[in-house]
Amino acid sequence: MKVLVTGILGQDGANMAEYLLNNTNHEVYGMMRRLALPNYANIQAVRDHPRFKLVYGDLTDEVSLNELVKSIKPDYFINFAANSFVGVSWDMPTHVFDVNAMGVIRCLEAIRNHAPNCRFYSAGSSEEFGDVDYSPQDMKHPMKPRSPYGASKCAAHHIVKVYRESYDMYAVHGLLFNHEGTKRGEEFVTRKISMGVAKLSCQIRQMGSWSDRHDQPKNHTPIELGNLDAKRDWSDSEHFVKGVWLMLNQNDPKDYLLASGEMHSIREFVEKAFAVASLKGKWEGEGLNEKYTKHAGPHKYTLVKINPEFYRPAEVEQLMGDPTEARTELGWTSEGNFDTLVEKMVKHDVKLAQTKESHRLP
Ligand code: NDP
Ligand code: GDR
Repeated sequence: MKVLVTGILGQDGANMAEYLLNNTNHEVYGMMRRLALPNYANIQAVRDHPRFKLVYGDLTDEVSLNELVKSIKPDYFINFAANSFVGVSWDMPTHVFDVNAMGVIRCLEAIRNHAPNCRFYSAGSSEEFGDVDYSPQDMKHPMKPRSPYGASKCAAHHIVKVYRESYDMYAVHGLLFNHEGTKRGEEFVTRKISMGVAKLSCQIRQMGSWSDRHDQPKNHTPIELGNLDAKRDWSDSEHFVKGVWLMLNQNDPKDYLLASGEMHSIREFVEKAFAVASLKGKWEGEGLNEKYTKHAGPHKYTLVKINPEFYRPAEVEQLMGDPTEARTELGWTSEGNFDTLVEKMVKHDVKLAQTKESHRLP
């Protein structure tokens, strides 16, 4: 069997390749777009695997997608590629729709014309629920996106259903709530926090004990965040790729939602992340002046501050999914919990920051 996975250098693509190579005998074709300086960090574990092959393609270019499907004739096509950062989707809405919605049509057309029995996965999002009516959200919840990104995923959702019903294709659109991990992009809030905590913990270690210092050290870099009160349903990406694979291997195609069923605020993520690095602080001030600070003797250090630049034009205040259907019908469960996820990310990034720091030493 052959599996074509797009978005291979991103978080989910890389985790899916690892999952498939470790749990099946399938050949995995990982699609990346041409980049001047590609970052292969996420696929280090699979890049030299004998059943793994990197191929070039772009969701904005139907020629490349047609050629790939025609030549590989995949049995499964897992489309993780997207312009996936909600925050920037207001700045480039047409590009977001071109990649996330038109890109899905290009994939479906390539399959319809060149490998009609190929099973297709479309990466849908909890952002499609947006301005939610009730919690937890289930598959009956209306689509109420709040961003160009969310709207583009709703468009993809509709077109996948249309192709499934019009051409009898095995095409599913999974609605996945936030999933994170050590391969997460650095601009997403969880990784921004775990990397920020790691950096601060190294800086603090370098300056010796807190009470030795009289001023805020010059090289001390507080984390700058936007809305601290938004709540998300966070899980581990490594556990979600299994759910995606199960969705692709049912008797009949059906869309499912994957979530943990718990939600936590950005504020809670900050508190837990600093606690993991033994840097517990406290919140002070209000609104744009709110800060997370550490007191040490007579001194006070700012660990987190607000930067209005990171607020969004329209916010999704809370998301929490009900994974009951995936559990009872697919036999899938979200492993781990919020605490284990934060701990894993912070410990990984502290180690990474320490390695980088030691490389800089003479
Ligand atoms: P990432 O941003 O980590 O990965 C997306 C990948 O898509 C990147 O490798 C990127 O390439 C690639 N890409 C972007 N544009 C194109 C294009 N035009 N042609 C080909 N490749 C392109 O996202 P995740 O792995 O976190 O998410 C995977 C999918 O799941 C995305 O579709 C996302 O929208 C969706 N999703 C993610 C959730 C999450 O919490 N992680 C939740 C719900 C949905 P490059 O490396 O070159 O930038
Ligand atoms: P999200 O993830 O928008 O849920 O999309 P992100 O981590 O970007 O934001 C989560 C929440 O945190 C708030 N926030 C900040 N966000 C970022 N990025 N940076 C900040 O400094 C910051 N401060 C506060 C945001 O306002 C938001 O409420 C992710 C992506 O993976 C999508 O592709 C996916 O579809 C959804 O999850 C489900």
